[in-house]
Amino acid sequence: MTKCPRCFTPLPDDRTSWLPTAPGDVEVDDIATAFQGTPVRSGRVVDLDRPATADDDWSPDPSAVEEKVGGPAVEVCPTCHYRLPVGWRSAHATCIAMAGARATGKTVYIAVLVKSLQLLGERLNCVVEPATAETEMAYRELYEKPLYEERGILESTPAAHTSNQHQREPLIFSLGTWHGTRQFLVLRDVAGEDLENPNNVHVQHMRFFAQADGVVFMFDPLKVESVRQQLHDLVPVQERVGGDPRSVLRTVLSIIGDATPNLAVVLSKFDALQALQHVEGSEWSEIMSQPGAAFSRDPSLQYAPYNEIDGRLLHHEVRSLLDKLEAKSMVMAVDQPHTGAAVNSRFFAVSALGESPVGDRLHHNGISPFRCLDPVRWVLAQRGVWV
Ligand SMILES: Nc1nc2c(ncn2[C@@H]2O[C@H](COP(=O)(O)OP(=O)(O)OP(=O)(O)O)[C@@H](O)[C@H]2O)c(=O)[nH]1
Ligand SMILES: [Mg+2]
Ligand SMILES: [Zn+2]
Repeated sequence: MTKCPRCFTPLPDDRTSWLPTAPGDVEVDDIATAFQGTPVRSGRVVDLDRPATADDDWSPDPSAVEEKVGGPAVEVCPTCHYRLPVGWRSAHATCIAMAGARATGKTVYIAVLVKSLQLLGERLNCVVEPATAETEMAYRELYEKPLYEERGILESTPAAHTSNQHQREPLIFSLGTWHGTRQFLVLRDVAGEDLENPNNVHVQHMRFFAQADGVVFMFDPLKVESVRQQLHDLVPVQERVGGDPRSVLRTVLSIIGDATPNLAVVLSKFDALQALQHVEGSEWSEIMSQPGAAFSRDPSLQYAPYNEIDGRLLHHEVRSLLDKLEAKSMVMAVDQPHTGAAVNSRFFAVSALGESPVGDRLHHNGISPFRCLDPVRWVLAQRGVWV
């Protein structure tokens, strides 16, 4: 069963929904509006249900669809009316939602992650490419160009109620064929601003977190006062600062409720912590200089299988680092969510850029990612993909 790339709800076997493509009457679509968070106007969506006598692998006859819709049509998700990419129903999709306060590095992470996935894909003989024209355009314009061509930092992701529509579109990538099935990866970037607002716990357009296969929650070590102080002369100050990570985590866990996505808790901007090695004589320089530590090496481009032992080692190291960062409450909130539900979680450390940007420009050394693939490979491995 495949999930919808926008609402992440499994597509039902016994219902298909269709949107006319010919120009005609347009009306407000209340369902799509609720799931997008801004008004959607379109033709009327028509549902076609599986007849009682049909087999389980039923799909409607194209001529029956055309007759019912009154012209040519495209398939949409019965739950949220999102237009499904071609061949979606027979493929597998792994759906990942980004989370974290503002300026924790979610958008930069996605920009860099895609490049790393492409490199790993080459080694696994799987072509990683945008699956739709919308994703190709959005990735190029909003992620790749500003970071890799203009070598600047990225704009803050706009909140869901704003009109900048394509920043809210899911990014859909083909991962090629794995064990005979076409595989897709869906990434939903989210505005930290939306997650810093606890009123968003119950809104429909945030419900996808509960249906996700993986939630990648980012935690910015530069939010920790003692780290910031020690780094004072070592790395350039970052102007954009986000809100309290604990309250964002609480909001995300509330949205997830008793659902069961895999939760990757990621210490982002790890290059900044690595720079603490150079603070002479400090406790931090000792911690960060351990050559044997998993967080001192990056095996993530080694191809299959996903390195579970290394992953577990890093998990424990990052947990104790968070402890030292006086962020033990984060670890506890993940281990014992206030919702009472148990979450399958793992801790990670990544640096998308490899070095701190200077002002609004990238560091002159360029981009050298560290352990970016780990969280996504872990989620993929839970689903038997690229293992
Ligand atoms: N040192 C360092 N800084 C980073 C890294 N990744 C991101 N940053 C910094 O963090 C800032 C914010 O990154 P974004 O990816 O835009 O943050 P975001 O989480 O998408 O923020 P919102 O869209 O507001 O939710 C960037 O402008 C960079 O200055 C990294 O790997 N290392
Ligand atoms: Mg962003
Ligand atoms: Zn949907």
